[in-house]
Amino acid sequence: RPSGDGQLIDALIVGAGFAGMYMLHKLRGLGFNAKGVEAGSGVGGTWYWNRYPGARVDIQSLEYSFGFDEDLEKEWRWSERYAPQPELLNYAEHVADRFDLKRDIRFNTRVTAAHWDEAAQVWKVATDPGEALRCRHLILATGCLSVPTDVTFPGLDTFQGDIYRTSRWPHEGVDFSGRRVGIIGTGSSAIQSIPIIAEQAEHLTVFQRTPNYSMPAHNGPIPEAELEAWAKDPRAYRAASRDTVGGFQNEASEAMATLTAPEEVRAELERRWAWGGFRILGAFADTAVDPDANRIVQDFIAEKIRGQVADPAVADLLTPKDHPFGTKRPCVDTGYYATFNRPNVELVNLRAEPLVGFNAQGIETSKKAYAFDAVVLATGFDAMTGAIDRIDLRGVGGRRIKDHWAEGPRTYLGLMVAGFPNMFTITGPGSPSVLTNMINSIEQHVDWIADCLVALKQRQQTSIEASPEAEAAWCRHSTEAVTPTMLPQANSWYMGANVPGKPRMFMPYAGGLNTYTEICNQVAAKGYEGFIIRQGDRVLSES
Ligand code: NA7
Repeated sequence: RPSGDGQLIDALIVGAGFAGMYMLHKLRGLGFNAKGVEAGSGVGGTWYWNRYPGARVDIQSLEYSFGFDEDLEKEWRWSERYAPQPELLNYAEHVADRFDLKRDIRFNTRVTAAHWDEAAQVWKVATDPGEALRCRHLILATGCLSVPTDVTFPGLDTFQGDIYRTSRWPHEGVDFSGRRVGIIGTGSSAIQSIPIIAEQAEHLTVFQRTPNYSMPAHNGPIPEAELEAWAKDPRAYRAASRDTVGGFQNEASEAMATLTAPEEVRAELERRWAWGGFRILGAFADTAVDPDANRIVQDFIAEKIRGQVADPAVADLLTPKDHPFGTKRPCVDTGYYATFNRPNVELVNLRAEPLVGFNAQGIETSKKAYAFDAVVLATGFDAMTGAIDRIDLRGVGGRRIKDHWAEGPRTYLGLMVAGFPNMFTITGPGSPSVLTNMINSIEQHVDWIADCLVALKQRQQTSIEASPEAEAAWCRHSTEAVTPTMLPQANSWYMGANVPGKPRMFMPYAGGLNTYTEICNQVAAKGYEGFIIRQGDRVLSES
C-alpha cells in the first residue's frame, strides 16, 4: 500500500519505452518536474525486452522513428528498411543520451500500486523495490504488448532442457547450434524468429495452433533514391504518414475489389506483394468490411503460400482458414514460409494433435512425444490492459481499475478513465495504438497530454478527469467505428481472446489515427470537452 510519503513531483511516467521517453523529454522541456520509472535496466521498452533472433519492426523505419526533433531526425541513419531489434535499441539509447533522459529515470523499478488521494489531489505510488512516491499526474506509458500471457503447460517445470520466451530473451543471446529446438506459437514473434532459429538448430519443430497471414518484408538497405526523397522534406513525409488511418503510408486506395476487374485486382495485389510489408492492406477499400472482397485477398495469399512451400500438405496447414485477412495483425516476414522446405524443420498441427504437456525430455501431444534440448515460447501478450491491470490502481473512492474494467477497458479517447483523475494512458485501450504505426500514435498522445497539463497549470487547475458520460459516449463511438468491419470476427488479442477469462471487447479504436487526432484536437479546442476539471475541491467545468 502506498504510504503517501515521498517528494511530490508534477508527473510520474511509468515505462521508458518510446512513449515514456518522449513524454519525459516533452514535460521536462515545458518546465514540469517529471520523473520516470522503468522495470527494465535500460530504455527501449519493446526493443529492450524482445531480443529474440529476427526481431524487427514491421513498419518502415523511416516512419517508425521520432519526428519531434529535426536534428535527431537528420543525424540518425537507418541501415535497413525494417530495422532489426539491436538497431532499434541503439536508437532508443541514442535518444536517451541525446536528451539526457536517464538521470530522471529510476531503472529496475516496478510500480506496484498507485492510489488517488482525493483530499490532497495527488497519486500515492508504491514501487518494487519499495519506495514511496507522490505525483500530481500519473502517466502510464506501460506499453500495449509488454506483459506476456501467463500461459503455462502441464509439466513445464519438469522439462530438463532450456525454456526461452521471445518476450523475455536473455541479453547475452542464445546459441541453438547443434540443438533440437521446439517453438510454440506462430504469431509475429515466432514468424520472425523461426527462419533464424532453423538456420542454427540441428532440428526445429514448430507447434502451430492457428496459422497467420504473413507478407514478405523484402527487407534490405533503404534505396538511396528513397532516402534522398525523404531527406528533401521529412516534415511533409511525416505529415503524410500521420494523416492516414494507420499512421503510415500505404497508398490506401478507394477502389473496391468486388467492383474491379479480376485481372486488375490481381495485378494490384501482385504489385503490392512485390512491394512488401503492409502495403497490401491498402489495396482495396472493401477488404476490411466485405467478406467477398476479403476472400479475394485470402485466396491470393493462400496461393502465395502454396508458391513458397514445396509440400502441398504443409502449405495447406500454414494457410489461415479461421479468420479473415487483417482481422488479426498480419505478420511481415523474411523467408518464413520457405523455411518449411528445410529438411531440419517440421510443422506440428496442434489442432490435429493437441498439446498434452511437457515431460523431462520435451513435449507430448495426443499423438507423439517430441524430444528437445530447448523450447521457445512465442505465446503472446496480455495485450493493452495487461500492464495496467497488474498495477494495484485505485481511483476516486478506492475504486479499482480491474473493477472499472470488469466488462472490458472503458476509457475516454483512450487517454483517461472516469474516476481516475490525473491519470493518463499513452496508447491505452480505446486509442488507435496497436492498429497503427505506434510512434506516430505515441507522439500524438504525448503532445496532447503535454498541452493538457500546460493548460491546467496556466489556469492553476488541479485535476482533470473523464466524465462518465464522455467515457460511455466514447465506448459507443468506438463500437460504432469497429462494427462495420470484420475485425471483431477473429479470436485476436485485439479482442482479449488470447487470455482465458479476459472480457471480449475490441480494445483499440478502429476509426483511424487521422480521424482520432482530429477528434482529440477538437476536444482540446472546446476547453477539454467531456472532462471534469477541478481547482482544489471546486468543480470548474463538467460536460
Ligand atoms: P501472438 O500474435 O499473440 O502469437 C502467439 C502465438 O502463440 C499464437 O500463434 C498462439 O496461437 C500461440 N499460443 C498461445 N498460447 C498457446 C497455447 N497454449 N498452445 C499453443 N499455442 C499457443 O504473439 P506474438 O508475440 O507473436 O505477436 C504479438 C504482436 O507483436 C504481433 O501482433 C505484432 O504486432 C508484434 P493461437 O493463435 O492462440 O491459436
